[in-house]
Amino acid sequence: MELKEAEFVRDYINEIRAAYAVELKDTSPMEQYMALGHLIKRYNSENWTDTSKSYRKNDVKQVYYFSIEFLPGRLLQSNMLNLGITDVVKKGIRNLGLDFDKIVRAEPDPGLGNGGLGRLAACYMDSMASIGMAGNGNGIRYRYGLFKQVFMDGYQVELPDDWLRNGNAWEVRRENRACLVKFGGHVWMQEQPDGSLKPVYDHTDDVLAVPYDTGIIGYHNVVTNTLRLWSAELPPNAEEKYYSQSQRDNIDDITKVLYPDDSNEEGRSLRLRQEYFFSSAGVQSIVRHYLSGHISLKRFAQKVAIHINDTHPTLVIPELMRILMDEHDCPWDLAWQITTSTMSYTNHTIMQEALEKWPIPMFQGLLPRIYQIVEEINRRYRAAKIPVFGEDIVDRTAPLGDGQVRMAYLAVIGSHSVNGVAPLHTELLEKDVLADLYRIYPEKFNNKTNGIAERRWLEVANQPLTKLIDSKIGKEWHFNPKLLQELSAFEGDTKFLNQLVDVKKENKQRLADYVQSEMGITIRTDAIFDVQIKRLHAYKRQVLHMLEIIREYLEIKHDPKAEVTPRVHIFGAKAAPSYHYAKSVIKVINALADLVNNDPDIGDKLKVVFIPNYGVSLGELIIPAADISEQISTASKEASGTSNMKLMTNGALSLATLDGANIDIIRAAGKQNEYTFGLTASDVYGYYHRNDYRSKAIYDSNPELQKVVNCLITNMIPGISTEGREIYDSLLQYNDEYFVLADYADYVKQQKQISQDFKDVETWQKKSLANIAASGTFSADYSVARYAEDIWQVPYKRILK
Ligand code: RUG
Repeated sequence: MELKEAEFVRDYINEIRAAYAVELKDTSPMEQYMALGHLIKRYNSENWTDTSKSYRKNDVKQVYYFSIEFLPGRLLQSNMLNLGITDVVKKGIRNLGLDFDKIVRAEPDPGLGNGGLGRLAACYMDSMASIGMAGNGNGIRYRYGLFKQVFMDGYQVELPDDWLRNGNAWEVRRENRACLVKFGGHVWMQEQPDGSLKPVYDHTDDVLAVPYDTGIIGYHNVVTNTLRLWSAELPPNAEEKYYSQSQRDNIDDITKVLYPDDSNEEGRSLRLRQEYFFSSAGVQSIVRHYLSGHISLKRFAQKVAIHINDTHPTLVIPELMRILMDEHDCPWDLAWQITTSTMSYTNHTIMQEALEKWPIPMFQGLLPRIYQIVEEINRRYRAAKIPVFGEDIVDRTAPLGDGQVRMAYLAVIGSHSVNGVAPLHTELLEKDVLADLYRIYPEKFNNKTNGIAERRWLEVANQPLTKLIDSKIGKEWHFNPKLLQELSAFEGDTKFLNQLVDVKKENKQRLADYVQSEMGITIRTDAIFDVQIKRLHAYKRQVLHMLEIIREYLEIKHDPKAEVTPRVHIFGAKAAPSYHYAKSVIKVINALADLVNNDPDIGDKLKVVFIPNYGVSLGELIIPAADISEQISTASKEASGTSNMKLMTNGALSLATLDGANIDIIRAAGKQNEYTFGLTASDVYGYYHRNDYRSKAIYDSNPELQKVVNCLITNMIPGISTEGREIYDSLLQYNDEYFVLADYADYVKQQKQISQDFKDVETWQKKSLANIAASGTFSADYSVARYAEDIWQVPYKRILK
């Protein structure tokens, strides 16, 4: 948008006065931020209204991306970037004598997701708006986001994330679009005048779903899409009816807090209520919107695509069936045809425990009408498939089985498309996790490799690198990130390579300053910044990284005078509060950090920093500073990963197993520019089939490994007690479920190689450049375009302003 500095300054001062009735000099950074947020939202309001109007006028097909998590990150800078007003606003703010960075930091980072799943949804929202696609988000407005992590004596402690305390500058409450979501109650059949039976659903516990909309601003275009997050409230007639305190609490609880676990749900009824709540509210509002412009629902699937992001929103399938049949008298077959043509599903994991299942009695009690519909889907599925495929395979894949509602199977059966998120992951879905369903519906399966929004991960997070790239290849890559490939022409340009070194150094210094001021640890910027940032999970193998730190420590202690390449091991990871083992890993790494960081023999050769409360904002600080990107999951376990892409685009070299999208990153950047190691997925499956993995044998045959692992149970690491033993036992007594010891030697070999290679600055920088240049292909813009073409059948067009 066009904006003059003088105009901005005038508007901003007025905004501050109107909102807070004080002079600018008397405002806090939070007030300055809120006023700026409100002003920018106002600047964009016409775009937002016009986008909605034009979708309606042109009867455009719309995508609704249903996700129980959205992790958008702070919006101020990215909205300014997308509107093209960054320079003007920054200058205006500076000339008013305010500190822009402080204002940026005053914005709460909404933790409405656990990690990759929610962040992917947010990147996709940004990309859909930026490539000019009518793409809406649908999720939950959690009153409290993912917990705030602090360390006390090295242990993770969880504090509530009260992110809405000062209000939310970007959202709009739309009470007039609220709808009722019904739980519990009874269903009975009422005879109709024509003799047919119709279900009546009454005596329900009703909850009012109130939408809060946030505009998702496209990059330098005229599009603003909508992210709609639902909040649970008392129904409108609340004052006429008595609600006990516990009934009120039950309603409040639905959208109170995000479940802090991304793979190991315990089948709790609150989670099921959350899932039905936003699925039902979302589908109701879509149908209502559709019917405001169409007379019949017959063409619904031509105008609406609903995407099920992981199994959590699967109930959109029976919910749409319910609305079509019960509220619009659609016969079953037509309703089913409309529903399956509308729905598509992405699977994000091969971990069995994350494939949600609900005990039938709980499901039926909470959602009696929805359960009837699932039962009928189940009955028809069996009747149609048993004659063709036989009873065994159909038993194994039916939506109902073993006394449970099996959400992943329901999602596959009720959708026209099922995709994995990287080629290896999709292959494993077809061969293993969903193999039976693949046999029945091979045509539904396809791959859509994940992607990231370069706008946030380069243009916002790494402004020095962005400027440098622009100076070399211009700005066209902002719209077509594959053009980053043009940078490879400068591989021999020593001056450019040196500039890249300077940029990295600047980013490392920024991180070092943060670590110094927040953690009191001094780190040197000429050290290798070896980064592992992701949720704490046994399969992601932070333990392998930890063993390497112990090895490096022992090596320096053995010969304190030997020359070493200095290293800083940087971790960021939250553990689910109930995940005991993961919390033990955090404690041991923190204890190790205390030991290493305070040992005079070690000095600044080796440092370990576990930065608390990792999230999107910290990611923006850490990622641009990384030299090494640790992507060391057990092959086959990480569906895709996206931090691998963010780190690559910021010039970090991957130290990676052949897992998830690492494989594609290595192929794109060239094997010689990464450090790969370890078992392949087929090696891992080989061990499973033969059942012959013996971690003890590996331990027995490697004296160095023994020394390192034993440190977990001797008193070498002060301050740990049972935690070290727990990890030790997982590796030896319980036979090392994630093959840490199998990969140890190969991993160490590559770590040593890295220490060697890092000394040759020019060669290192060339590898870093190769990563940046090849990273454009992992842009979320291309990913959503592939979804649009292959799955959703929606048009998109980038119309620049
Ligand atoms: O673990 C996966 C990542 O590999 C993937 O990159 C990301 C986005 O597709 O989703 C993560 N994920 C999987 N988050 N939750 C789940 C299981 O529900």
